[in-house]
Amino acid sequence: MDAHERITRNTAEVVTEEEIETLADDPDGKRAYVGYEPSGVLHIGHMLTANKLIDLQEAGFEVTVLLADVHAYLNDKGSFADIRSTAERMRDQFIAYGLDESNTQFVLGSDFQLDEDYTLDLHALELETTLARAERAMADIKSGDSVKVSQAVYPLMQALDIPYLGVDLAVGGMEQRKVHMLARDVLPSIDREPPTSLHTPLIADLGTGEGKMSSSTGVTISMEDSREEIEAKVNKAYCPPTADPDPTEESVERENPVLQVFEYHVFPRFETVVVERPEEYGGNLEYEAYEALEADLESGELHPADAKGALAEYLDRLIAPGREQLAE
Ligand code: IYR
Repeated sequence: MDAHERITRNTAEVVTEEEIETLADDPDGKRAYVGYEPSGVLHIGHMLTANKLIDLQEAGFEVTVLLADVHAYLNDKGSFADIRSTAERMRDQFIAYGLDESNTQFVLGSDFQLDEDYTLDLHALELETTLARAERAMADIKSGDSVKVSQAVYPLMQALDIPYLGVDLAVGGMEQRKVHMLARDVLPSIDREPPTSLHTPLIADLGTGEGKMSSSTGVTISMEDSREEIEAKVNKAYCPPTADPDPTEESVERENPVLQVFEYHVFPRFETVVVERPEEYGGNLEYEAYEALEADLESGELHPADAKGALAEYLDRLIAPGREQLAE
């Protein structure tokens, strides 16, 4: 797989395609980052962007993980002291999950976001941005119903992180895209380059196939889950024999979350996926690519129950090192 393919595989969008091509052709010295609001435990949402960071490391990027303690505070996630101690734990879990430690820099937001230069640049961006625009950028990120002033400052700080961290590429889930578009628009006003960004898809709720899988609502998988919990959650997951289910009666769009987790979590990390089946049901199935598994589920060759059994097994293998880390 060439660098460009590795960088762009399993992405929902890249902004812009030309800028990504230039980065892919650049042999060295390129840097990418993702920021996370520290939260107790790594879950499947973090793992999706972490998989992309692993791809980027393989494509020659140096990677920075921003543990965004100030952002979490501004987004009403608890006391600053609590958020800080959570950030420490997250670092170890990312390494256990598979990020290359020698090539990953962990940075705490508060290490540079409270400096005078940063603060003055932030105020310059505040002057350039309407409240309505900042509010729109936060639509898919903000916690709570009303928008606090802190949450209008938040996306401007996220924009400013990019030049302050000196990175060439900002990575995030699709819920971050409006912040990155805002960054493209406002950073030139303080003589900074508009940043290149890459967004991973959103995975649907495991139980229903609707909306977005999240740690606060619905069913998700986290590094705290035991093997039994993973099995129970995956067994209850929505898995029709198609990658493109019909909308619900209320005409809510649905996805097949079991297939999505195979596509975005399992296949990027394992060369082959074996679905174990007793001989009397046709014996084991072996897949080297996601598409072949999807085709077998659609044709009926692979039963949803067998797919779920394999999914639980591979999720458990992905999570085990981080789970052990938590137990220490
Ligand atoms: N908005 C992210 C957290 C975050 C991401 C980046 I990239 C930053 O520079 C700062 C914060 C979230 O929703 O978790």
